[in-house]
Amino acid sequence: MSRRHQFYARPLLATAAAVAVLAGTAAAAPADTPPDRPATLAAALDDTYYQDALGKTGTELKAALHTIISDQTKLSYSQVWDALKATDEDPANSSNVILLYTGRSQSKNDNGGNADQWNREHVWAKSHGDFGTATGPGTDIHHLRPEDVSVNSARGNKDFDNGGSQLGEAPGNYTDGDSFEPRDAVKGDVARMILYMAVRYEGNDSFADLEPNDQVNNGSAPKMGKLSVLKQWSQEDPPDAFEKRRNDVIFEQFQHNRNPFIDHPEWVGAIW
Ligand SMILES: [Ca+2]
Ligand SMILES: [Ca+2]
Repeated sequence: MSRRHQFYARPLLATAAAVAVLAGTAAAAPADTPPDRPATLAAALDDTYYQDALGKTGTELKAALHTIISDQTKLSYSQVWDALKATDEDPANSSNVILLYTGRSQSKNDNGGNADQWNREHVWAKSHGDFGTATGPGTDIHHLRPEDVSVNSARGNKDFDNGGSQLGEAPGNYTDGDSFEPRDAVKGDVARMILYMAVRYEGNDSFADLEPNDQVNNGSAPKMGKLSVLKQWSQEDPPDAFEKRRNDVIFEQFQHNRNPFIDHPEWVGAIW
């Protein structure tokens, strides 16, 4: 088997192992493990998907993760609609999705561009690096989430930071002239999505090298702030069942790559 062939075979093995765990055909999880997350899944991923990243730190870890997560299936922008209906499904109502900032449960079929419908929020604002909605970072569902049309507009392309006035339609979210603060329950989700994008997009394709920095007002630069705040949010809001399930659904059904910071939140501090 050629080296190239080995490279492409590895994620398939990881997928098979994870499928076995999710399907309940792998060894049973220990009794003290929460039912939403068999410990065997994390172990299977470390032995397969993350094999080349384990034990590394800093730029070496970032480079290893970039290689691992860049092996993916890419969606068109129109395919994103159906993907989000699966990844962001309300666990209490399979006809609905949960909107990222508002937290509202809303019919999957109530998507579009009219008032109070939901549309496709780019958590890494697409103007930051000007990648638009061509297949690539603009259609990468690891950072695309359902959101109310006008709340999506209120966030706009602002960087993330604490502070501002509360949004009437999205309690717990705040904004001012140059930044947006999401509600507490998704602060960590936002941070891990931004940092996923920074590792996934390194400028070695036809798109910009996306990187976090510690500023606001980044405009069209391929940067997103503020890094110090995002790191704090990632610690304060660790991955929950909804975020972990979302990562699994993207891996199993759509892109076949993972957000490493949901599986290993400690890698945020190991890189930044
Ligand atoms: Ca969360
Ligand atoms: Ca990057």
